[in-house]
Amino acid sequence: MSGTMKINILSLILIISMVASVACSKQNDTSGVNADVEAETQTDGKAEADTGAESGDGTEQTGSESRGYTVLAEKLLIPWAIAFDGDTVYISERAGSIVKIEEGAVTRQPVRLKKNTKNEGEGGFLGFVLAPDFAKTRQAYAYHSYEESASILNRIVLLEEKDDGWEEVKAYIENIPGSYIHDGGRMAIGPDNHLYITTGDAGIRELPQDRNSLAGKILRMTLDGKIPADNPFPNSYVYSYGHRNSQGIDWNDEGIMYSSEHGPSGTPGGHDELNVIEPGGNYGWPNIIGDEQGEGMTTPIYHTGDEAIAPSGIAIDSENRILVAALRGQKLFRYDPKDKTMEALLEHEGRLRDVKIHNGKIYVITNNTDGRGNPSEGDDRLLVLK
Ligand SMILES: [Ca+2]
Repeated sequence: MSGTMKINILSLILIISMVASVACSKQNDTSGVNADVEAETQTDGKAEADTGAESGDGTEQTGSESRGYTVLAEKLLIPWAIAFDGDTVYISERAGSIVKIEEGAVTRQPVRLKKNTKNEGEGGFLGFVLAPDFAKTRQAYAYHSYEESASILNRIVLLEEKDDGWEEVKAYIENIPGSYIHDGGRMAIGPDNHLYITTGDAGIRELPQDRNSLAGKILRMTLDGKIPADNPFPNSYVYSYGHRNSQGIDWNDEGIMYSSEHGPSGTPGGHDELNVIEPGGNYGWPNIIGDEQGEGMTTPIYHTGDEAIAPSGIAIDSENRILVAALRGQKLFRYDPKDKTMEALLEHEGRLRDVKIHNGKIYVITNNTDGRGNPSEGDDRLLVLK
């Protein structure tokens, strides 16, 4: 028996009817109360206890309403990143597996790493992106937390898909500071064919402003793991700094790079950000938040004020609008930089972790099994918007 396991063969695409009533809201609106966080306490940098604030609201999640999406896969376990190879979809899961969805068949693939994934708090097997030459090499990049000498750290590895799962080929970067909270973890390949990786501040406020630390940064490396000669700081993977915890990056069709970022919890809280990322830029954490100014520091193009949405994955559409998957906000938002408007495209599905646009369609994964949500029977699910 191979190491892979057929977990589910979905009755292909479950078309959700557009007729049913909208009476049953999947989750109560929790905005403004009960701080559920991808966050730290701002004052002491210690992990904030999971209050379970979004669980136990008692609202039944039927999932059968007219939501305007189809379900491509369900019963995913804390899914984190979506990747595509043609029509085949791969999804990383935080405990350390990859789910492959191919012609309606959903297979959970084990990942054999040289250091075990530490799946705790906000850490685990997070970022995942296929190599541009995946069709030939079957290789991919991943970012995962691990434990060494009683410390939680993160590493960036090259993987290869085999018949019975994935295997680590090599590690590119290790010892990225990690923690129960703020592990960053989003990876994307830019229009320059380089690999970009977000890291969190690991709950240590001093690290984002320290350019010698890999924490609280966006890193940039070549596809073979080297420091690009044109990186902004000599001999450094650091591309931008002063980040608290970014979990989303993408580029528009003019090559402008955007990121999402979690603002502080505590008082003041909220102030989740969208930023335009420039090489060498300092995005201010922990010195400034919101519209505050700091010498040599860049303010966000958008922030949420006192409200927290906990933005994770982002994707930019053909009209250069930014789609934002929100955890605490429990919506798929769309921000238009032209007229500076933010609107909700999808709601009532609980926490959302990642969004991708592929062949003109919007794919989004829920994240109600991550310990901070209220999973319904099919959760977590991969949804394709109509
Ligand atoms: Ca900032």
